[in-house]
Amino acid sequence: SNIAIIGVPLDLGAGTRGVNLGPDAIRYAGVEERLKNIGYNVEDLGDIPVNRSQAFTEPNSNLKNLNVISEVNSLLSEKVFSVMSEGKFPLVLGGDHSIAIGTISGVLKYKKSLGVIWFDAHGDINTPETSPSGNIHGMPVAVLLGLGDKSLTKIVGENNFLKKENIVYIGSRDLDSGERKAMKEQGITVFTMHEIDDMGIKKVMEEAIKIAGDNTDGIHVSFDMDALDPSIAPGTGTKVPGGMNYREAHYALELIAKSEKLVSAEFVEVNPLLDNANMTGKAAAVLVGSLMGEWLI
Ligand code: DIR
Ligand code: MN
Ligand code: MN
Ligand code: MN
Repeated sequence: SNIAIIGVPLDLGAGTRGVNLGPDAIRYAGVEERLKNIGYNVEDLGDIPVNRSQAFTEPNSNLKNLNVISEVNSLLSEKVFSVMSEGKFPLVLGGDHSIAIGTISGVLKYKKSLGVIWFDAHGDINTPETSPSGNIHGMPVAVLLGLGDKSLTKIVGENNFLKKENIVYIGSRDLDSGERKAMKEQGITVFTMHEIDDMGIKKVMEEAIKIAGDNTDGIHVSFDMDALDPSIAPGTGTKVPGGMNYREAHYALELIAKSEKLVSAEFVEVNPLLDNANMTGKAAAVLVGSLMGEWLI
């Protein structure tokens, strides 16, 4: 089967510069060859254009660089939809996590009922009202649920929002107070690092796959590299100690592969400027392998 790689060199949603170099960092780590080695047809569609120099923040707005971020996500949404319409699997390489608005809204145009497994140290469910930073990479889940600025929610579309009962978080350990409140109010399932310690990653993933996979048309994986412990993924902008270890992350993705429900994926927040010899880009490339079934013989 066919995989289409889409790069999104966007860092305007993050507070630290350099995550725009992430797509090439993952490419140079050999992601395409890895997938070809296990029998996929892979085409790299290149990057979504980002007009970085035109980025603008309205005075008194808590949405930094909103104009360019909206534009990039609109283009990405169309691209993901067209890739899926051609029967291909979209593999999106970020870029900051605001690109999940484009990726997931594109998938939602094709698969009306979608489960999402969100690997992240963070909740990314802030709104302009609750965000402590104004950085849009902390807001994509809210936007996908229909909350937040109109110029972002309109990319998803009025009748197309993600359902709160189909989202699962894994690896959370740095949630803002407004985010905790939103998660509680919406009743979203959150497997923090505590649950991984407590239940073990196998049990956590079995429950997560049930929530995201039962009663949906497929599962999307949104993988923020800061879900991993900073010792194995130092090249990311908002590191939080105490993250998932190497085998937990691989095994988690292998179990999603085994479920045969995966329809799309994105790997985000690789910042080679903060990295040690592209360790984080390489981690992303090998995690893609696990998610796509590399461990099967
Ligand atoms: C923080 C950081 N919650 C914010 N979010 C990050 O700015 O909204 N998400 N880093 O990945
Ligand atoms: Mn190529
Ligand atoms: Mn994130
Ligand atoms: Mn994060």
